[in-house]
Amino acid sequence: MPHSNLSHSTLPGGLDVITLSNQHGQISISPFGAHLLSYKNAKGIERLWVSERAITDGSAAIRGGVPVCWPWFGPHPTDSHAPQHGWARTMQWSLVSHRDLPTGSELVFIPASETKAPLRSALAVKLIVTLSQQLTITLRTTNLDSEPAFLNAALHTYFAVSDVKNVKLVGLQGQYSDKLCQGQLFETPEVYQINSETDRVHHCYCGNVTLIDGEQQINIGSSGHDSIVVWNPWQAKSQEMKDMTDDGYLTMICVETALTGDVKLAGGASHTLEQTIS
Ligand code: TA6
Repeated sequence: MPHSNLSHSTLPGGLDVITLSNQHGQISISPFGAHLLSYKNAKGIERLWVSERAITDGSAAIRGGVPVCWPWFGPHPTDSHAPQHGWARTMQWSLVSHRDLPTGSELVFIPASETKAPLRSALAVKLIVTLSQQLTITLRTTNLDSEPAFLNAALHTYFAVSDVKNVKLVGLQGQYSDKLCQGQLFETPEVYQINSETDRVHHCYCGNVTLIDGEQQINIGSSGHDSIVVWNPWQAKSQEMKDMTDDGYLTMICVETALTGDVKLAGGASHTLEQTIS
């Protein structure tokens, strides 16, 4: 049985970080947002990107890693005062389980008891992170009410790349909504490269996307999703964002396993959204 150990540290802004190490690598997660900040594989290669200017005092979502967007994605459908991408990524979570399994190690987070669920409190949520030969991030939602509820979500993963201009994505297909063109539909390009601001919701159940970054290849698996979101703010947006350096866009790309089609969750039903990285 593999053995893992946990260590604790603090970010510059004061947020706690839990680090798990085993023979497959190392992950670091802040209970603030149950936010994965680092995933180093068995070769010690860091797969996630975090902004040098990330805000780490709990006053805003951490820029980078894997923000948990839940129980909605983007702006709230009706409440303009509600936070972008839901409240999961800016609420406190608690680590409730650490297990070593035959194939790897598992951490389970649930919203901290003191977390007020201002919206959609009928929905219970847990985040399970498993470090084996791959990293598996599982977001499980349960509708505790007898009435149906609608759910959108995303595992908004920021991948670290050497130079986004040299990155290729393989495995996306079908149409995407371009958020920079009022959601107009376009066909996914055969050769998928990033050379300007990119904000696309791919309406595909693509289960495997490969991110090619020079010699590096990252395999991104998805399940329980109805879309894959690809985002890079490019230069102008990076310069506007206070938690990004001006050239921060060059070494990151978001490939997000997402639910953006208003999934209707029957009373008592559960839904699992999962991304794997290897
Ligand atoms: O996933 C793409 C996106 O919805 C973009 O539209 C952009 O807003 C990005 O998320 C980052 O959002 P954030 O609220 O973290 O700044």
